[in-house]
Amino acid sequence: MDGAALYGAIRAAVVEGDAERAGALAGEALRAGLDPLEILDRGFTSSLRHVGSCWEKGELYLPEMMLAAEAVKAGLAVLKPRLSAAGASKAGGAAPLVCVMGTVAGDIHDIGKNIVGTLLEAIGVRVVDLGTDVEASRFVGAVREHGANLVGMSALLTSTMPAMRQVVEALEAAGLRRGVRIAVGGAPVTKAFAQEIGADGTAADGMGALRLFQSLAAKEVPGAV
Ligand code: B12
Repeated sequence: MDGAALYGAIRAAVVEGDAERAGALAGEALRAGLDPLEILDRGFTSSLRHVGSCWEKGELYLPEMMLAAEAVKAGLAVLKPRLSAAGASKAGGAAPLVCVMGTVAGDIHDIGKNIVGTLLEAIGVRVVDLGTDVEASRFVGAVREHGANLVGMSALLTSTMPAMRQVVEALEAAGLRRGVRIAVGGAPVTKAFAQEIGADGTAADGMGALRLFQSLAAKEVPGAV
């Protein structure tokens, strides 16, 4: 299969929620010499966006969206080792940094967060992944426990975006805000929102997130480990 055919087959596997086939196709695309980041973006995440809009139009049901997400996870698992290599070569360098990452309270979407975490690990950042549905107090505890100098939050629901502000405020109340740089992300998050809640920046995709974290890390963080 050529590139276009492979991307078409990946989209079909994701829409049909066929995790086994999605994983196999990710391997086939790598063997065909396609760029792992492009496979992720053109093959998997764009298919998931398509699934989201089908669901919005009532053309798919929630269990089908869940199966599609599982298919993307199967693809991501195959791509992960090669994505790490791609992230390292595109971003360059290694930094002695610790990033606490999590999807905020009330939200269980984790595919985007996992992609960002994988790419960060690839450039030598130690990622403390708190998982999903993470309360503000857990972000605070983890920053303190691990001496983190970076915080990454993800939210995919407009209803959970306010929880990001709560994390910023909780870090402030704990006296930890000055020691960390905070990045927020997820499909509904905008630059204006990031500014409004007092975060240090946002990015729309994995490579953008990598660049953002690198530029934030380059700025002096008082009290950083
Ligand atoms: C897959 C999916 C699910 C899966 C999640 C599986 C999982 N393990 O993550 C399941 C089926 C479980 C699900 C459930 C629900 N979902 Co949903 N879901 C999606 C879908 C289709 C794709 C999300 C995704 O993974 N995208 C791919 C990733 C790679 O993109 P991403 O997350 O945006 O991440 C990238 C960037 O944003 C950025 N980024 C992400 N995080 C971070 C963090 C930092 C620090 C930085 C810098 C950057 C960054 O980089 C990432 C990599 O490129 C979206 C549709 C969409 N258009 O987003 C709906 C969507 C988000 N879901 C939606 C809804 C409503 C729900 C439910 C409420 C449905 C329901 N009735 O139960 C529940 C919510 C449950 C909950 N409490 O969280 C709505 C949200 C609407 C809104 N405005 O709030 C959407 C938009 C669908 C729609 N079109 O209506 N969902």
